[in-house]
Amino acid sequence: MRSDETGEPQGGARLWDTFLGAAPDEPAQPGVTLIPVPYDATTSYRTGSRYGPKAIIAASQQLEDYDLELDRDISEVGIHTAPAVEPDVSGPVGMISRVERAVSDAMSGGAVVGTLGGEHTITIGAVRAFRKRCPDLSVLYLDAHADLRDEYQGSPWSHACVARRALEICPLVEVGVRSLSAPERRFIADRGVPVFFWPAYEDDIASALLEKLTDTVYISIDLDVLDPSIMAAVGTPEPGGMSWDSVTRLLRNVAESKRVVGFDLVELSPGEGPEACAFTAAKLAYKLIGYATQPRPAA
Ligand SMILES: [Mn+2]
Repeated sequence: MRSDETGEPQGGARLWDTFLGAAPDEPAQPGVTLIPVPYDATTSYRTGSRYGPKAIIAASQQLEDYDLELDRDISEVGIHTAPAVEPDVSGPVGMISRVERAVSDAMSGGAVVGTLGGEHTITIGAVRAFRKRCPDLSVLYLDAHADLRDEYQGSPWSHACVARRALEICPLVEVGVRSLSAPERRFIADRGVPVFFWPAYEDDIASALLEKLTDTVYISIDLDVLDPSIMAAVGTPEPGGMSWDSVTRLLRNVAESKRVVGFDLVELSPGEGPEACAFTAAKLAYKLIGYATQPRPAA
């Protein structure tokens, strides 16, 4: 909902297919770059996350620029929507490399880089790119599923193995998990992987969680971490999920004490649920942009 004081949309009354509808060549020095990745080749249950980025971008154009919680117009940091990464039909290995390159290019100007999926597999490319740039990187992984299988349906690159692959790259902390296999449960116990299962009975798991993260954090959000009552449009919905308030409070806490260098929002399958889900996803992306770019109080 970008408009100047005369009510004319910025960019000369034209509609751009970008996050918030911002003109695509602006700003020259974005604070945040968003990369759409319409890819869902390894999805096992309900497909359609390839349509996620488009739905999030379309819904974002209905967002209010001003955010009440942060009391500022988040869009003033400059949000650039990059061209979508074309799916590599040769398979997930090729696709992960493409995402790694795209994220690597986008972060070179110092912007926070957000990837809009698409299926969860694309996270591996982004984590690789950030790890090269930030040696002390850790990953905060929000998901209903542990995704810690060593392989699934014959592939180590399945969406069900993403956290396991990421864990081979850098430290990883999971939150919101409520569905996993017995071998995954044993793996967590044997390896001491920090997993905050959901529901969490602590009033506030944030401080325990912050201790497990390094100072430089990449946040990966599978939208199925949210309860299906507010996020039905995912490939593998799982009851008993996080509320809007729990997720946003947690993200805000993390961003207040860590440097959030990048994030992804994956697994929105717009055809599987009400249209409100795309708006919820867009608002979550906008919140995350706000938290990650929030000015720190002077020390
Ligand atoms: Mn999941």
